[in-house]
Amino acid sequence: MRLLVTGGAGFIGSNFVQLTVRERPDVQVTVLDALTYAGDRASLAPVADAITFVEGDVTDAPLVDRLVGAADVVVHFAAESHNDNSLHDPWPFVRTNVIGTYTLLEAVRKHGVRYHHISTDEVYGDLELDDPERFTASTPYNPSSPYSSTKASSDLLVRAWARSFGIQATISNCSNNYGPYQHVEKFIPRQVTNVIDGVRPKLYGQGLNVRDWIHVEDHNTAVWAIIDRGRAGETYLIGADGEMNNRDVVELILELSGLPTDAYDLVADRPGHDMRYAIDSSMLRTELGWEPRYRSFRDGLAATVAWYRDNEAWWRPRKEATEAKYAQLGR
Ligand code: NAD
Ligand code: TDX
Repeated sequence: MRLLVTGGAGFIGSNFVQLTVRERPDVQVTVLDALTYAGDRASLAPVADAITFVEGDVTDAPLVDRLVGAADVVVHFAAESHNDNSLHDPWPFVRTNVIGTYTLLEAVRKHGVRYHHISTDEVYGDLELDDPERFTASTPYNPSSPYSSTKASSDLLVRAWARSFGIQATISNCSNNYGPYQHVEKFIPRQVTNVIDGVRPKLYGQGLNVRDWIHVEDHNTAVWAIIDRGRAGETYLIGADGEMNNRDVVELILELSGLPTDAYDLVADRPGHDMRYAIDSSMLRTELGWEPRYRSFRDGLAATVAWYRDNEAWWRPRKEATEAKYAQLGR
């Protein structure tokens, strides 16, 4: 199989490429990545000799046409991915997430290539803390932020191209990922690296917002289950029953680091901050037989904390600029 992976130098994409090289020796991987502030070739260093890397933009139609034309399957991870950035400057989100997806879909349509679209649970908006419901594939779209609205837009383009043009496409909407190679702007790596630097973790608002955590490797084994056995035109929700509020996550990071569990600060809230996400992944489990490998969030988080302690050379170059951005936002 000739596989084109967009955004393969980012957090989830690089973990996906590493998993693929480890476990799928029959697959030839080409990565297309623009190496924005969020992309890093060092995240692909362990597999650099086993893949082809193309530095380029998903909105570059001639380049995308050539690469898609040489592939059997495309997995589209590339995106602007951080909510806080989207509140500050939405344009790169519209450009990459909407126009980039459009550009890929047109090439997929022309070349008749199988396409898998990576999306997020944030397209469904948020839930109240006491709501017994969880998101399913039939939950109406109701995105809150510029980030999630551009992801929702891209999902709708995929659905329309599948229905009107018959492209062989699947979509997955996953909950919050954690694990190695995640940018230090994101919640867990930011707090873990703050603790390493002797800085107190920072919780937005009261820290009561709930996210449904899944280890990045579990997200990626689910993506492979969908590529292998998913039905064209279908949407699959990916989650591992990992609901936890932000305060409990920070307390666990502090405990795993041998610090008092109240050694954090409450800071200004994110505007429009979604309260809670929760995924019902029963369709993925019953239809495709997928199950997560990481059964304990505590163990997965401990391994992630250890990874950041052992790989300071990977994250250190981005830490200062990231914190300078947050300082400007008062968060
Ligand atoms: P990331 O920000 O770590 O990585 C994004 C990658 O895309 C980077 O390597 C960047 O260089 C590349 N990129 C950005 N713009 C590009 C462009 N115009 N052309 C080519 N490459 C470009 O993001 P991530 O957290 O790995 O997220 C990957 C995907 O998974 C995204 O589509 C995101 O919406 C989705 N997702 C993320 C999460 C999560 O918890 N992080 C959860 C669900 C879904
Ligand atoms: O310093 C912080 N303090 C804090 O309390 C940061 C950076 C975040 N938070 C809160 C906000 C959220 O409630 O932690 C939670 C997680 O924040 P992020 O890591 O920014 O993730 P989120 O906004 O939930 O979005 C993530 O999951 C869905 C990814 O960034 C998206 O790409 C994905 O689609």
